[in-house]
Amino acid sequence: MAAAESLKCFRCNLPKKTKQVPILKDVTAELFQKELYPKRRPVVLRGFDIGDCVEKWTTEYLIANAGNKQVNVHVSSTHQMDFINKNFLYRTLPFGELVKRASKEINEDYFISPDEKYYLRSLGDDPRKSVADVRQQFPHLMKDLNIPPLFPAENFFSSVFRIASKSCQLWTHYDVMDNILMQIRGHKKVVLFSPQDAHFLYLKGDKSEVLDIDDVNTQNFPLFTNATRYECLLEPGDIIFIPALWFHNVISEEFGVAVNVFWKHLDSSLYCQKDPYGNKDPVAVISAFQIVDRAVKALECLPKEYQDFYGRMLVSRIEKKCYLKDLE
Ligand code: AKG
Repeated sequence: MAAAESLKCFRCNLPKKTKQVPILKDVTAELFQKELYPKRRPVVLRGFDIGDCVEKWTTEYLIANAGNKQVNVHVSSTHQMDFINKNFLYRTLPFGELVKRASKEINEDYFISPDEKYYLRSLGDDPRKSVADVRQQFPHLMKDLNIPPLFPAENFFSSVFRIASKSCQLWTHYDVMDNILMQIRGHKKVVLFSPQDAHFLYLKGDKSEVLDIDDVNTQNFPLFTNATRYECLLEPGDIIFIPALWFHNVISEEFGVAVNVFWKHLDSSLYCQKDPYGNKDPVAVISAFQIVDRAVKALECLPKEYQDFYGRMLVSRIEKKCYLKDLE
C-alpha cells in the first residue's frame, strides 16, 4: 500500500503530458532552413557533420589547446543550480583547470567541497561590453568545430562554451534569440516547455522558480503539471534547435562539453542594443511591461474586488488581441 501510494504521489506531480522532441537523421542545412525552421519547434538533428571535435575533444586535448585562458565559472555544492536564489559562487579558473575539475566527481583542489559542481557559460572578453564568440576566444579548439550553416551568417549573435560536471542541472529559462546547442561530449537530457505554457511555469523574469522539474512541489507550484513537457536525450554530435522563447532545462548525464550559437530571428532593430549576453527582452516588450505596471498601479486606488475585476478585464483584453488562435 505504501509503495502504491508513493507511486501515485510521484506520478501526480509530473506534467500530465510528455512528448518526445523529434530526432531527425541526415537533414541537410537547406532542408532545415526551408522546412523545419519556419515551424519554430524544437528538433534534434542527428548525423550532421559538426567537425572532428566529437572524436578529438578529450580532457587532455582540451587542456593542451586552451589550458591557460581564464574563465568565469559557476561553482555549486549541489547539482541543481538556482539562479533565483543564487546557490552558487562565481570563481575564475584557467580553462584547463576547469576541464580537469569538471571531468572528475571528486577533486583535491576545490572552493566549497571536494564534490562541488562546475558550470561554464563562456562570456565575451569584456563581459559587460563584448559578446561571447568561441571562434575568437578559443581559436585552437574551434578549428575542430564546424558551425553548421543553419541560419544566415549575417544574423549570427554569439557562440558560447557550455561545460558541466556530471549531473549538473541548469535552471529552466528562455532565450530571446534562436539557438542551436551542439553536444560534443557526454549525454544531456533536455526538457523544453512551449512559450504558450509560460503561465504554468512560475516565472521570475526569464527563469522558472520550479527547480526540480522531475519531482515538483505541487503545494508551491500547483499549475506546473499542466505544462506539456517535451524531452530528448542528446548524444555527442547531436544538434538541438531551440527556438527563441522556448523554455529549456538541461541535465548533463556525464561530464559535458557543448557549444551553442545564438542568432537573430527578428529584425536587428527590435533587439535591445546594449545586451552582450543576448538575454534582454525585445525593446517593445520592455516598454509593454512598463505600461502594464502603470496600469496595475492605476487600479490601486480602487477596492480589492474592483482591482480583481478590472485586472481580469485587462487580461482578457490582452488575451483577445495577442494570443494565437491556432495552437496545437
Ligand atoms: C541554451 O542552449 O540556451 C542552454 O541554456 C544550454 C545549456 C547547456 O547546454 O548547458
